[in-house]
Amino acid sequence: MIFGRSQRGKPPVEPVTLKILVAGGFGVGKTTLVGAVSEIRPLRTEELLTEAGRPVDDVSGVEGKNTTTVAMDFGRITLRDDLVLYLFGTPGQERFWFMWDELSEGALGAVVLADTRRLEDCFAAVDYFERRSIPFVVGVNCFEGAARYPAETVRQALDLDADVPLVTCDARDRESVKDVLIGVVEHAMTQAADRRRTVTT
Ligand SMILES: Nc1nc2c(ncn2[C@@H]2O[C@H](COP(=O)(O)OP(=O)(O)OP(=O)(O)O)[C@@H](O)[C@H]2O)c(=O)[nH]1
Ligand SMILES: [Mg+2]
Repeated sequence: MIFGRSQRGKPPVEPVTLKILVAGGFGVGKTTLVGAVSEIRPLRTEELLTEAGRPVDDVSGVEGKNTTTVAMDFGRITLRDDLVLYLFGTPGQERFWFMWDELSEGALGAVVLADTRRLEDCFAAVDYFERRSIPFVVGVNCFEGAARYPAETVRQALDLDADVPLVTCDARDRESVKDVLIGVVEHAMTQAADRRRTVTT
């Protein structure tokens, strides 16, 4: 485990700040995830879903949903005294995907949130990060009423590479989300170390 408590008496250090993206399809819980874990009041860019948008905004599975992210969510979490994560939640709907290139600039890694009732909605996010070699972890957000599948089944359905971590989570739960974010940092570090090894051998 790379995250221990800092020792008393040590001089304060400037924290390392890392940028993490939170991506995935429409309504999978990205805004909820950033809000659950952020220690600052998260910046949100929510707009009401309208009657006019009904043909394109598919709310099946999240019928209670009446707003959607149109630009981004922004939050911050201090994982350790010397390690701060800035979280950028992406908009889920395809018509706002032009934002993704801007948001992914300088990102260490990403969480792709998935809802097993609509797995296909996160294919595009998985593709996006694979193509750009941005390390990502898949977080299966467990909505009530959604069938639970073995991790291996979800992994196969998403056609994930063997080294991509897949974890179940609850986007509303701070500790659960924290574990996912630690997973992203650890995975990104492992990938970076592997890459260095390949370059030097
Ligand atoms: N039961 C349950 N509901 C959740 C969970 N995560 C999110 N929700 C609900 O699902 C709905 C969608 O959540 P959002 O966080 O707005 O989803 P989003 O991915 O940001 O949506 P877009 O920005 O529109 O793509 C909200 O009504 C949340 O309250 C979860 O883990 N369990
Ligand atoms: Mg959102």
